[in-house]
Amino acid sequence: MITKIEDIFSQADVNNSGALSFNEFKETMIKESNRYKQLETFVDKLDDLFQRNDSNKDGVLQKEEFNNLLKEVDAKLTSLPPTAQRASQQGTKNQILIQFFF
Ligand SMILES: [Ca+2]
Repeated sequence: MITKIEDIFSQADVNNSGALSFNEFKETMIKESNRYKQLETFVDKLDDLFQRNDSNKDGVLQKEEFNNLLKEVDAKLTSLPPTAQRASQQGTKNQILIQFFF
């Protein structure tokens, strides 16, 4: 799980700055939502998600902040209907996150 987050983070961090700008974050989420339709729910709320998880308010997402954001998305996915809920009965939340993101 940690490795996956590291992977997705470093892929998203195009300029290797160690943090994700809003554009880098947005590109990543849109790309993932093309593969995982469940994420489309979040695409129009990316700005809100980003702002709320930018804990130190420096305008970029550090890895830890990105990690927290994914946890928030994960928690919300478990409240989504049928497919997501079936998945949640079959595995841990982390496994669900992997199913939706990777
Ligand atoms: Ca930050």
